[in-house]
Amino acid sequence: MRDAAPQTIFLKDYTPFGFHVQDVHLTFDLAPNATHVTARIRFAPIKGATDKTFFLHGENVTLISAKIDGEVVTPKVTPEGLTCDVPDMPFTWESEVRIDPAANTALEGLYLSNGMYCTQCEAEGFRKITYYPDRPDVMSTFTVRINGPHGTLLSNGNPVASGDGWAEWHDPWPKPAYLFALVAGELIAHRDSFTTSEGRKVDLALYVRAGDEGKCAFGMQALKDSMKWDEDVYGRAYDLDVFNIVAVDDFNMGAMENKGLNIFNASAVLASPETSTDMNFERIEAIIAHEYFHNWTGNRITCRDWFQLCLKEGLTVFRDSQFTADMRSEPVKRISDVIDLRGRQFPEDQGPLAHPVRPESFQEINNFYTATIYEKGAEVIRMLKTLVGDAAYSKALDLYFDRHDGQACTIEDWLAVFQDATGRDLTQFKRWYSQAGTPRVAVSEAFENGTYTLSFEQNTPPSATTADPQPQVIPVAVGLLAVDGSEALPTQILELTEARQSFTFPGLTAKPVPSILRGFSAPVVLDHAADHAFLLAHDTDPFNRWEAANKLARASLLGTITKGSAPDPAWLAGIAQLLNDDALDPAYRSLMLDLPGQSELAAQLHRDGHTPDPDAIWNAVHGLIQALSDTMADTLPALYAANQVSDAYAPDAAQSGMRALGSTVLNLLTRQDGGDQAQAQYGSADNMTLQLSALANLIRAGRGDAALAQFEAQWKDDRLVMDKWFGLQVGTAKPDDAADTAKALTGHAAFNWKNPNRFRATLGALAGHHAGFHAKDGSGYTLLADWLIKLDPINPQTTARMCSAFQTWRRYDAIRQSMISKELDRIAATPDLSRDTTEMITRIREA
Ligand code: B3K
Ligand code: ZN
Repeated sequence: MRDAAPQTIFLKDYTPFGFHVQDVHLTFDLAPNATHVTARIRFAPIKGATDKTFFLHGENVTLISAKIDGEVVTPKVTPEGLTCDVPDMPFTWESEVRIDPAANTALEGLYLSNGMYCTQCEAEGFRKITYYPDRPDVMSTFTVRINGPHGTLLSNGNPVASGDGWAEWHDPWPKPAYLFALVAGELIAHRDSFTTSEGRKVDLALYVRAGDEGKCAFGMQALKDSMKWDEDVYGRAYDLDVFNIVAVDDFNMGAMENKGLNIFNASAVLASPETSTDMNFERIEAIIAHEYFHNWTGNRITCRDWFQLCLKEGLTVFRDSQFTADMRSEPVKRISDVIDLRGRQFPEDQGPLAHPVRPESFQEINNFYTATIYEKGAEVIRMLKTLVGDAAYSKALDLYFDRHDGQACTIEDWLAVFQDATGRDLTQFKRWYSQAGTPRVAVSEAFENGTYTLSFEQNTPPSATTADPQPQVIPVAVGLLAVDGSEALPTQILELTEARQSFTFPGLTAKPVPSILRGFSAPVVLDHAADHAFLLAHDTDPFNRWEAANKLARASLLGTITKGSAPDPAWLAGIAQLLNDDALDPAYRSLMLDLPGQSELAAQLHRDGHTPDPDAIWNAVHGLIQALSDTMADTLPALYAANQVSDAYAPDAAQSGMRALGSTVLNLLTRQDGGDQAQAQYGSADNMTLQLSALANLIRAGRGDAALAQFEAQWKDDRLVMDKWFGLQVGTAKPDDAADTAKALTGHAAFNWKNPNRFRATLGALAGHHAGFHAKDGSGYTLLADWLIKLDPINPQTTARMCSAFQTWRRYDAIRQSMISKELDRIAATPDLSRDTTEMITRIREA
């Protein structure tokens, strides 16, 4: 059945459900095409409720029978749900429905993945399982009976009883339906246990398919580390007797925090040195932590409605970033997060899809699991912590957990906790939640009679949802350096609240060099003609030192693109020196070569009034790396050798930092030796990090064919590794070849387009290849549009998400704009286009 006509839902229209749900009993009789779900739910009308309609959501479910207090009733059924006359006193609702998991390719609700039953209910998937008030503010305890195939049968909470082909679970913690989960299939458990600070012994299990047993140990350790960290840092202990994680091959996103039963995309949990890169290990550790942390921030305290999504997601991203910083390196994590923010959130905030961290309307909530809600949502909390200080932040969080445990909350509740705990008025700060757009902050300096003055001007460009942005509270961390490089004034936080504001620093003997926005203290674009070469050499703030390198590189690239100028010698010399500075963490050094993204450069060119030319950007970036390679030619072999790990492989920060630097150096070295070292590394690699970086360099050097064939033969049976094989070929293709490469790969026997990981590995890599996607002949646009049109009826969620590749279209020249516009029209004109994709294309086109 196709989606009903799109309807816009507004935050201002929120009305509570008119009934309490006292408890829920579900029985599943599993069968691939005809699963029967029997529900027994006790409802109680809420006295004085404004809306007394008894409406239960239900989509793609066939009602077999319905009873109220044992009497058969005939509800009025529509494609969205049912309404029924009910008594004005507590009653028991019983229903039986039939659903078809085997036909569920959208991967929302109950579906089959390689013979295994599994569920995904957030945001609104539970209504595809049975009739229910499927809204996050309706919380209840659940008891679940599964009658199914032999094998593993799992649901939320604690196990009650089980036998051959059946199992019963009870979750004592009231929860919204979006946290419901069920898994059934032939699975193998990797077990461990954890004793909480409250003395509860928790049985832990990671369930995987046969063959994946060897990829569980790292995820399990990450889980135990997360459990301990949440106790130590937030005072939050786990609250059930079991914690289960299941790995699934077909999944629309990374993972899902269902109470006591987290379900993971296999790519976000399975790891081994041979098959996973260091980056995979770090991502897995972070996602396991993220989902685990949701147990308190999301599950025990949930969202009143989906407009409040950032309440759980922003906070949980912030918590997982703190965890990663603690487990690994704080500056490296901060820099990586900012790279990610600029790469994914800034384009969203500065384009047609811009929306506030708390949106005020939507058509399809799945389209709002965005970088703005997650990553900018986390930045907002980070700013809050900076403004109130660490101790007050802890106090506020304690109050949040005390006051709101077991509730479905709003951003108002969240901010009230900070106001009450600190006495601070957050009225203006709240604009971070209601205004879209990235603020721009311009800085100017003056020095007179020993007094130094910094003047700031903030300005947020209007966007689709915020016509007239008002000044926001922007914490700007500033330090002053003396001309000899010593620190004249350690970091302090300046609070910008006005459109224009100045701060003075008296008693200085000479004009200092300012280091502004240390640690990237606010998610803004800073316009400041700073002495970046000086800061690159002397800044004591590791983030700003990196930022100085990044800004120098950016200026150099923009000079090349717009004026044809040669690479900046200051950047070349500064980086050459830093890369060889053994006193610095190798991971940090390797980030110095993380140049501004090509799409980001296009955005900057557009802001500066130029029309970005993707080929020119590509050439400039490659020219700059080549120039650095030439500058450093003599030192590269020794630097490469110094960053080879001789110990047994471990995915820890120290070793992965060395491998990251080693691979950065290999990239430079390949430009000197034509790939000889890469060939040697490919031949001797005993882990995926080294194998993959060698392969990438061989391809770039034009001698990758044999290694690609070898790689395919070696890994053809490992889906996750083959995703890398697909993605790498597109990602490393020359701009003019990228679309052809992707197209050829879609014809490969292993291109299973219904698997979201494989689809994203191939077409997502094309969308992420700036010059390739924007190739002059439009082939990138056409190929992506063809595949989105094909995927939409099968999997609207993944299709809609990938439409965002087109969100920056207005930046480019008239010819490219008209080619993209045609593709957008073609997608929009597709008969029966899903609500998800319709909303995305409409928003992108209306820019
Ligand atoms: N809460 C889930 C995301 C659900 C996405 C639904 N389209 C994973 C997470 O953020 O932890
Ligand atoms: Zn989350």
